[in-house]
Amino acid sequence: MRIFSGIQPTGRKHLGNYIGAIRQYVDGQQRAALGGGLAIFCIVDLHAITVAYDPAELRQRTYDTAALLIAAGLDPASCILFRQSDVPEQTELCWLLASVTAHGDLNRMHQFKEKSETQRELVSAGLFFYPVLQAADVLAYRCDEVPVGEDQRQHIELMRDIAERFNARFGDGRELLISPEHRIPEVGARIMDLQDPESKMSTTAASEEGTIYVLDEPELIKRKLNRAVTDSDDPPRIACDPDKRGVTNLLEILAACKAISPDEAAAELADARGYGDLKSAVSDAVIEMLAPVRERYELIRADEQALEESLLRGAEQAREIAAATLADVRSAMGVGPVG
Ligand code: AQP
Repeated sequence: MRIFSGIQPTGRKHLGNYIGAIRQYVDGQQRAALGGGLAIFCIVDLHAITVAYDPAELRQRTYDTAALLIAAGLDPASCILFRQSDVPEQTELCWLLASVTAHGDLNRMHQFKEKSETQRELVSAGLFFYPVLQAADVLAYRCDEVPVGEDQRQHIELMRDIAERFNARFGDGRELLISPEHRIPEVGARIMDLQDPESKMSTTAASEEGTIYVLDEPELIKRKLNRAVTDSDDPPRIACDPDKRGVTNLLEILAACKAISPDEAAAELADARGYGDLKSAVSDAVIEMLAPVRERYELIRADEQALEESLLRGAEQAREIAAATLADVRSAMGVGPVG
């Protein structure tokens, strides 16, 4: 079994990233180790440049993200952890795969529609092309499984179409590229903003008060959760219900932290006096889950040279795999000399 996922070095990573993705990475690393497989994680700096950004900050955020992933439990000795721009095979594969990607499919991508609306000065062609590079990232490693949050479902479906179209057009009966499965968690696949539970917790559209960052101090986590939007039901009703978005989101977070279902989380609060009890239960669970990560982070982040060396070592391992895929793709497409 081979697992691959990518994460952007943008902004500060939040609870949605942690529950929807990072925690799954650590689980994937363990499952791969147990089953003799391989887990590969990429810090996708080339995706981050598709929207307005600051170059010096990008480099710092790349180290921040690497340190956070290691603090969360990724071990560069057990998995491959690297920076996307260190593996040019992925960008070349992106161009080759563009020839089997439908323009109309890219036009339908929700993320492009949403993000292009928020760009003030320029909607870059890179933003439009983002899903093709993402397909190349994953397909370069011929992986079986991609752990992601719910918002990435459409992109994974597109990369499956790209792989299938490539195999049908150039594979000559062979499965040169593997169509991967997404692994979206059952609970916590879409954590919502605490102040606006109709919108997902997000880096770019973040409201500071509605977003819990992985590195937030416990007091701040408590304060943000205390102010989370619930509803005015009287008496208060702690239950999962599409009409109770705020309460449902809090139950989902509680359930994700405790590895139970949201209904079980609601049942545990059957004797609660009101939403205050729900909020404190969620605070306790989130603080308990994130505290060890925050504690380890400072030490790991302080040694930038060690992080850089670790990313470069990861890139060497990644390039070996990606180069083999690229050679097969070039050869099948008739690009370059006979291999
Ligand atoms: N709210 C969320 N709930 C669950 N999972 C989430 N993810 C993102 N938001 C939530 C998952 O986190 C992974 C890494 O995301 P990323 O940083 O690579 O990409 P992103 O889409 O830019 O993340 P953000 O924070 O949500 O930023 P914007 O504002 O750009 O949308 C992905 O697997 C994603 O599914």
